[in-house]
Amino acid sequence: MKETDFAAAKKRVAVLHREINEQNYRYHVLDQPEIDDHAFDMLMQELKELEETYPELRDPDSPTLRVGGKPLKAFSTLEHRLPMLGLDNAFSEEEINEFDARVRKLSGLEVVDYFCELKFDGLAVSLQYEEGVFQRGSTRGDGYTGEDITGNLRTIRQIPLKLDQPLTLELRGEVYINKKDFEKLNRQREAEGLMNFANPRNAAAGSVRQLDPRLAAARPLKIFIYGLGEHSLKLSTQSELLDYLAELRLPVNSNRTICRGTEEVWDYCLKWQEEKEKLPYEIDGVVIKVNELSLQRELGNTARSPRWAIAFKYPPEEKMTKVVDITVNVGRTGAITPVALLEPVALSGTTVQRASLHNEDLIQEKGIMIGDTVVVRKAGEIIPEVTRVVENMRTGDEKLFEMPRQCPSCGSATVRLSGEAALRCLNPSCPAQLVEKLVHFASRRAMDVDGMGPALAELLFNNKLVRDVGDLYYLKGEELKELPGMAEKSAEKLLSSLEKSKKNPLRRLLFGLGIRFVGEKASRLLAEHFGELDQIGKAEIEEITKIEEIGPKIAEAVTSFFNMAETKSVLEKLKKAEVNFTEPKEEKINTDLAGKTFVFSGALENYTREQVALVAEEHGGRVSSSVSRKTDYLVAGSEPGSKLLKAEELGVEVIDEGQFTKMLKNQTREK
Ligand code: 0OW
Repeated sequence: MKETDFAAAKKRVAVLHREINEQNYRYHVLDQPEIDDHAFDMLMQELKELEETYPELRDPDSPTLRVGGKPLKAFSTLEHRLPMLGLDNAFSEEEINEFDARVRKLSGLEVVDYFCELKFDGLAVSLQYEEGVFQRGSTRGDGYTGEDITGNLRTIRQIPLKLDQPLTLELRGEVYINKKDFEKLNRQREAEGLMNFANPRNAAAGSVRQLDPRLAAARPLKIFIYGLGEHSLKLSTQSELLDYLAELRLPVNSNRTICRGTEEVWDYCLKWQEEKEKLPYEIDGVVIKVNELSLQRELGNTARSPRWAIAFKYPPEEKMTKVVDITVNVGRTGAITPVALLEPVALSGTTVQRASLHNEDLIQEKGIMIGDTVVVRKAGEIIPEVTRVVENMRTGDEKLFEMPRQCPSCGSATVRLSGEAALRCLNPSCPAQLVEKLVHFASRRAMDVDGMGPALAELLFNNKLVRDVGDLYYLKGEELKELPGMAEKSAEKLLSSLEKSKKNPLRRLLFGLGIRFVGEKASRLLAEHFGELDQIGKAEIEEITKIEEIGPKIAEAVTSFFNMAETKSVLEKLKKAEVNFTEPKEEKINTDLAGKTFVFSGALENYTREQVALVAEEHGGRVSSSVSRKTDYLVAGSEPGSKLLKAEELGVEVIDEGQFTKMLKNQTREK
């Protein structure tokens, strides 16, 4: 290689780094792109090629290295050198005044300057830079220990991999997803038969905690930087700090301001209560901070939160609208659910036209009638809820709603099983249930058949191509292509995805069959215990109940399911189509959890209850839902309930989420 070529390449790489980072900043932080996507891609392409030709020119902070390495097995943890504290909440002007009074008392000041900014409703993270280079980042976790999510944070284009100054500091910010991107993401998930995220916050948290950075890179994650952890900067106010962060070309929010005294603070809160719907991202309030940094230091922190800051939280938005009608829908398990059809009303950024009324008890309890004016709200979640009837708006024309005596889908008599709130259709051949059964069978956590959402299931069923899940494996390309709206490509995709699904382990097939009360966990336990589907079908109730964590209710549901004629015919079809009926022997990863019984309580930062139970069991642990003498560890999340008291009473060892995660790490592969 000629010296001049290399020298020229080195120079060109430096120019490309600068230019690409500049365009990244303009596009993702300023939202003012200077060049079009194609031109940007060409720059990236040229840099990639130069790095291919001269690997020694590939900097660790090269913009080509944003979507990092291979998926992680689990997250490692990072200690926060300065704890990431939470915020106390104020729900009224009066409580803001009380906060102000405390600050004035402690500081001796007549009037305090506050720094106000929006409270972004996302997931708090910490980013560590050394000599200007982004090194690692983590979630807030329990405030003291977070999860190392460096790989995922690198994929967020607003986060510079290298600062303009060689600074060593720790940034703090909130990762979020814009409302429109959230709606689009949910539509994509719907099409893939995946569960919707309840709100942008959950979507952001779920995305930034993906073990595979490529998945995180595919999610529309954004971030606002709002402060610092450890640093050695000489600044005197919060406002100057944010201006400095903006100079560093970091994504800081422009709706920040200084308010002198609580009058101006309250005006700021009211202003954004009105305007927040127009914001592209969700906020759940306003953050009010003492502006003088010296006074922040003087006031200090409690164990949980600073004395110099408070969050003013907006009440969940409520609106009035009319119940135009009440209809019912029939779920996969035959549950018949009443749904209020509402006059469309804008609520927290979306138009609400339907709200589940859950069951007839709730309708009676709230006294909801067709034609009523009701109050609807979305308390931070996406699911609208009818909170109450506005009685004085009644005209006398309202009509009582009666739950249907016949199933609206198949006409069979509806029944209410003893002890259940739900009204049910028990006809196993009920069309509505069959369609729901197809959707469930094909969903991601079950047989994972791409593209088999409610619309396609309905289409196949209504065109009599499929009566039950067994028929799926006998679909032919030519008959699919005749279906209205079925493109050639999607027919191919469906068939190949069905073919692939035949190889799924038994646990997925079992879950996909949708036996009452048999969710993912019970499916795994049954599949692991029996190893083969026909063995489960032949098992007696006693044998099934012997399995740890499987109770008589599930055992009874399983045996009655396999005794049904429909089941036998479906299994025949599946077997003939060579769908896999066996569960591969899972290699048990031996860790500190081996043979230990865990109970989880309170909200965990990094897992849902279902996920952490799966993880614990995959690592050789046992999970129980109640604390007893047999319990080895209680893992206490935030706001652990009565289980914590019980554990202390019984002398059961209590650990936090960070310690539990550490136990997972101490793995010894089974010989
Ligand atoms: N979510 C936010 C936000 C913010 C920290 C500094 C000291 C304690 C709170 O928009 N704008 N500013 C702060 O300041 N925190 C925020 O969110 C907190 C972080 C942890 C829990 C909340 O999400």
